[in-house]
Amino acid sequence: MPEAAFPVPAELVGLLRAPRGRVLLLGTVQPDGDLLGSQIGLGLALATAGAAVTLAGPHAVPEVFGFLPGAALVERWERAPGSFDLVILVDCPDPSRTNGLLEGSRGPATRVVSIDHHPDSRRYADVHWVEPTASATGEMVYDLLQALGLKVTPEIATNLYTSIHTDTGSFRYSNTTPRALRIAADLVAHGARPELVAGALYEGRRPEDLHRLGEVLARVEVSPDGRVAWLALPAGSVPEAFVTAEDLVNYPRSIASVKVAALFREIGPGSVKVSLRAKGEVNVGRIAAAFGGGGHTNAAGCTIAGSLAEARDAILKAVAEALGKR
Ligand SMILES: [Mn+2]
Repeated sequence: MPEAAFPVPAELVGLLRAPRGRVLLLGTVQPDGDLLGSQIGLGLALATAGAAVTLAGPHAVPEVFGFLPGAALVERWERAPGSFDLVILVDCPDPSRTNGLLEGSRGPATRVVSIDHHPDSRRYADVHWVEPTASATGEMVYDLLQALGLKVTPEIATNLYTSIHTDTGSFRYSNTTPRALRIAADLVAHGARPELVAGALYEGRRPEDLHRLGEVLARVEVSPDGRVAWLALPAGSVPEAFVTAEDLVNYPRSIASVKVAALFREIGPGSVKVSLRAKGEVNVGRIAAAFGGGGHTNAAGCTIAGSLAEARDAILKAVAEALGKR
């Protein structure tokens, strides 16, 4: 591989080369394909190497990711059953996203590791490994397995391939680097099946899902100048599993003239979850951060207190200002 691997911190290699005691791979609320692929892929690799591994998170694995080999190993916890010797978080920039599970599993002697590619990753761990130029956390886990000399089985390959596939938008976004593609190729050589992953992610619909999608897409709105498009969904209008499976924010993003797309979802009374996508002209990570959230330049999110209309107006104003400044 011509491009150099990301340098794995020596302390991390030391911790994982012969992991002692109980190891927890901890997920977050609303786990996405990168988080799950990294969590399960690394978990399977460490388990094969002889570690006592537990996989858990505050939310269940979304149905659409149920095909990941090892997905059934991920436990859903309301609270942590006790402390672990080693807790590893992947793709988690903010520990509050564990809904208290990090605090619950972190004892006085616990070592906490964070492996992440979010530029705004907080320094909550004992060992922080952050590479903002990695296409996905799964790319970093691939490097980690190489550094540890761990074998990439077809099950591990499928998980890490799914990480890179989903975080690059099926190899369409600007983070689709030569290296991301070469690693994906190597993962396919190790048994990942692109057609099975794409089929599970995009061709698992039931007829009623397609009809629902038609109704939802009819609600897409576009700004008069055509540069911003959004979808605003009142509470209960679509099931959570549908939103996850369809990656709804990508539809307003797919309009040619659009520079910034947004999805507003009322997730409770006075609480609106916002997903933002850009095409390189506006840093939506900065906009989300101004509202207490965060993320990447082209993909970010936040949760806003207020009505659906208030959240929409506040974000669209901030987006218009960011677009205007250019
Ligand atoms: Mn990611």
